[in-house]
Amino acid sequence: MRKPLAILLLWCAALLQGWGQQFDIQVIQEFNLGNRIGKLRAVPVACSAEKRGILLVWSADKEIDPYIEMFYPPTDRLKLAMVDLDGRELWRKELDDMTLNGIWFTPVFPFDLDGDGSEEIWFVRNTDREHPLSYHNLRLEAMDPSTGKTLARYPWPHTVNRETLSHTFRNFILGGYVHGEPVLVTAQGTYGKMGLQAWGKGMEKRWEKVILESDEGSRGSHMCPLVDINGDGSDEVMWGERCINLDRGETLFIADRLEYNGHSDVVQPVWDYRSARWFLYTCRESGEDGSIKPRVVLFDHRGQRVWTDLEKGHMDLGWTAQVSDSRGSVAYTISRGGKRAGPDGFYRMNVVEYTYETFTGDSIRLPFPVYLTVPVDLNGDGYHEFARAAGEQADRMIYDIDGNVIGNIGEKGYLAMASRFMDLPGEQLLCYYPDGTVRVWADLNARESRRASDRYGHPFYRLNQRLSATGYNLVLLGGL
Ligand SMILES: [Ca+2]
Ligand SMILES: [Ca+2]
Ligand SMILES: [Ca+2]
Repeated sequence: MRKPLAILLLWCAALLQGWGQQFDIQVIQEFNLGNRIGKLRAVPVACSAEKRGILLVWSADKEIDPYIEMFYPPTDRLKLAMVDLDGRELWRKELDDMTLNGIWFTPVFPFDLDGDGSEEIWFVRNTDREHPLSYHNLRLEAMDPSTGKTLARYPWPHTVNRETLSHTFRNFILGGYVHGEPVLVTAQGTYGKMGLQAWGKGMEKRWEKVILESDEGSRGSHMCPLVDINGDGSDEVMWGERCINLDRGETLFIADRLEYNGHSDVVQPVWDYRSARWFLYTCRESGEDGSIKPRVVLFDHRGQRVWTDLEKGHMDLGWTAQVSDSRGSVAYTISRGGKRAGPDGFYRMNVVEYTYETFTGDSIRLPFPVYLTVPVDLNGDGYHEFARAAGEQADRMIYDIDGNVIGNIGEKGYLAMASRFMDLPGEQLLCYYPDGTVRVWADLNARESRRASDRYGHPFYRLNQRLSATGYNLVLLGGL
């Protein structure tokens, strides 16, 4: 081929692939909450059919974990505030009771159960003013997103009784749709006995389910993805490796039903654009000494194994991310040694990273450190970049898939949300800093591709975007 023609063709190919589109990742909004922040969670909320906001939940304490070697007494009250998309505070509420700043004690979830166009704020509240570990005073509370006023309180189901602290305080709130009808789900437990209850429009109980410790099949995960896995218009929740339909609580399948009864730290639905099917990427904690194998599995949408890897290791974190049309999706997990958590945050020791082509299981090398990254499509091309800001040991850099540093959220920055929550092309990052500052970062050069706008419009997107303040679900959107 003659040289000028070859250069022209390369240039056209580069344009088509979006090469040359420079990232310009800047703070587009900043405000200070006027309090120290240990841990902050954030989730986008439809305050009404027209008005959207962002709910912030925080205190001066770092995440309070129920495991007795990680639990510590709170030093500050939990606060909730709604800000609009211009960063103006609409209301704030400081709780006067012992509701703890911990994702397992106090899941928070916006959901329009009554169908009036406004997403109530659902959360687990400990109404006891003296006992941080009261079990009998836990309530499910619904709050008005426009005012912060309590709308209703219900008893919180007591599935787990007389168990360890770590087993007792594992609470989830989630929700999805059955042919357009909203279904709210409350759930308890992760490692042993577990319970799920589904609620319809007027809080009438739609179904409930108890999974006994002796029942075969997997335990729960720290993630609770919602996905219509069989495309029939009725959502499923992945409860660990159990696929449960929201209509009647029917279990569609339990992946590795007879081989695995443990807890999986990662359960990630991942969409294969080529076969137009869902897959499930799972990374396992129980049996880390090799007593339960394998440690990493990709299942198809019926729960059948596609590939497996590793015989040993406590697999602790992971995601999948869509990286290009030709490559499809990549996956990562880590194994770890020890872990400590307390008033200084979370630290993992002896972290080893594993990376794969998602659909083949081929081992690959990614040219950036993946531990503590969250996939995010900042430039709006429909493919993920990676914000390495989800914890104390993160370097706060933002990487592209080629390993280039394209941004930096700054010292002591922590990521609370990575999705499209502003009226702007591409996805944004919401980050917080110990001095009370909240910053929204975005790519000023972002342009929205067709693939990206289809992604934001996909039901999976909003279903799982709502989960950023319940469970460890911050990475779930990387599946699409
Ligand atoms: Ca409502
Ligand atoms: Ca379904
Ligand atoms: Ca991108």
